[in-house]
Amino acid sequence: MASEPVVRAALGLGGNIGDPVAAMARALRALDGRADTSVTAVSRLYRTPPWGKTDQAWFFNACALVETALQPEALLDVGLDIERSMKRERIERWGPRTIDIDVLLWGEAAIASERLTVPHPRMTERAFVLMPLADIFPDGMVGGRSVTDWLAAVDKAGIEVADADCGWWQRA
Ligand code: A4P
Ligand code: MG
Repeated sequence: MASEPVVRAALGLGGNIGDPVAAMARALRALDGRADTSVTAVSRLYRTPPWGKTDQAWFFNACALVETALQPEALLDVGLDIERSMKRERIERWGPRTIDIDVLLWGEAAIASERLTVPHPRMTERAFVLMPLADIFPDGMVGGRSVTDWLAAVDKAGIEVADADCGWWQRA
């Protein structure tokens, strides 16, 4: 690990075309394999009805905590590189994707740059983010409320646990 200070960040992963579980697992292993980043916790794996644009396939979703020496925009870029390497096609907003990696939290930082907004602006409305995040970071604070509190306020209808073993990403 480099001598940069290490920060805990939370990532949201999801996908609904191809083999999203394999893509998410590969992404997490790629992150964990970096000298500057380790994956310290991974949620259960969820199957979730599409949010936003609802006429598309169900998603798989999960969240992870990492300890990283990367600055927030560098962490975003690593995620985007991984997405690109898995040939995600950016066709329409909220549309189908092989894998999407969102930077949910980076320490306790509030960031609003041209390329990056942290906490992720829509995370507190989305059960497909809050449910997996509550597995690994229930006391995490987002905008003055805990992940558990935000989760209690959203519609969780339809969301299912697809794999209750948090080691899914080391096997898939
Ligand atoms: N960007 C800014 N802030 C961030 C951040 N905190 N994390 C910028 C990641 N990216 C961030 O990203 C477009 C650009 O946003 C990035 O290049 C980065 O510079 P994107 O992922 O292509 O964004 P988008 O899809 O147009 O919109 P959005 O709202 O980010 O989409 P999401 O959040 O990625 O949601 N339903 C279910 N059940 N499960 C899902 O996973 N996902 C989506 C897409 C819609 N419905 C879903 C799911
Ligand atoms: Mg996104």
